[in-house]
Amino acid sequence: MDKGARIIFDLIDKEAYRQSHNIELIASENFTSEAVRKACGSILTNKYAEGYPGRRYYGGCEFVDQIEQLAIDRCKEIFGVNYANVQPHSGSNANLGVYLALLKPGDKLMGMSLSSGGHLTHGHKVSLTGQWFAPVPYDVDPQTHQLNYDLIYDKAMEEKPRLIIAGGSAYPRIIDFAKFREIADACGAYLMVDMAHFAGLVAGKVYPSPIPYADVVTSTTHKTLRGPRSGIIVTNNEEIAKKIDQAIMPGLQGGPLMHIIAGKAIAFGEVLTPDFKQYIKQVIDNASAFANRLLKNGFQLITGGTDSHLILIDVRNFVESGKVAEQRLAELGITCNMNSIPFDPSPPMKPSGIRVGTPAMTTRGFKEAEFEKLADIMAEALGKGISSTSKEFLQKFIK
Ligand code: DSN
Repeated sequence: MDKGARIIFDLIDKEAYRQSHNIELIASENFTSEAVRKACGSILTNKYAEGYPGRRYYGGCEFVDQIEQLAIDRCKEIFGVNYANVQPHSGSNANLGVYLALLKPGDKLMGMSLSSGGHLTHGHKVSLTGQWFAPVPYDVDPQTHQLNYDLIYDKAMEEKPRLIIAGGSAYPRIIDFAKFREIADACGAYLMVDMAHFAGLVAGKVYPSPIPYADVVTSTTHKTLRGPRSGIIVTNNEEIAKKIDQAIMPGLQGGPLMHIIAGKAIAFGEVLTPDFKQYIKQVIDNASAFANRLLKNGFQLITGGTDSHLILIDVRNFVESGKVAEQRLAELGITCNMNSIPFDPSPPMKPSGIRVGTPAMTTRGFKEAEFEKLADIMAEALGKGISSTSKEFLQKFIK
């Protein structure tokens, strides 16, 4: 191996050590299986396969065709759909693919605002989606911080968007997809659900499926689905499916990443096992235990708790900002991210909250007792300091 490669592999080794010696609470991260990682690091990265299985613009696709078809079939089986596109390189690209398929530049796009828990690609002004389309963001309820479907209905009827997006990155509660369907029907909009965060919960049947209600559903594959970092689009609408195929390739992307598609196919196979169902139930049970203990320790949880894998905490009764909280926890080897809270008076680089989640540490075997202990440690870390039993607990995981 030459020197240039050695430097990179040394850094990969350091990152591997960091990942296995930290307590990982970033709600959007997880640990993939060895099989997934092996596929992603395989010779499939050498292969061009523009097109779709059976209709490619390159020769030599007989094996990658079978791999992509298996990824599609498994994805369809997980979500009970007739169509899956497994080529989006990311969740952002999946969203862009839908917009390219269904919208024209300047069309109105209605998604949850970033500070309410939405995503940049749901029409934020710094994103292409907020610049090439006309965003009409909706917020959560100012009192409850939960979705207020009456307010969303009023805004949708006033603005008449072409597309409404349900889903987000920091919303801890169950979303009522039937309500969103009613709103979309009333104002004549398409309904897209971005299930990037809760796709694994939908797959494990611990969260309602958006499939019966949405025109089209996008997702990442690396969060609760526990696959490689990538995206998918699914639908039961044949007409939309055809438009999505065109939009992803050649509209938005060129050659699909066949090594990542192989990783997705393996991850989807894992999702279809009883082990995954058990895992995802534990993710939810852990989040509920974690939230209850955080509350007991005096933390202010946005919406008062969680129905999912993630918890959003307003940390201002402990420390001045989410940034300080993130740093204090990092000093102990606990990784999370600072996060804006709804109607946050502070800027995104110094927001009032942190976001934590249970998917990654549940993969590492944490159960309710460990998450309860973590909640105690977080209160100590942001309060009067760490006790000796907490130090012992942390030493087991962080060396
Ligand atoms: N960056 C992702 C998250 O952390 O939720 C969303 O894209």
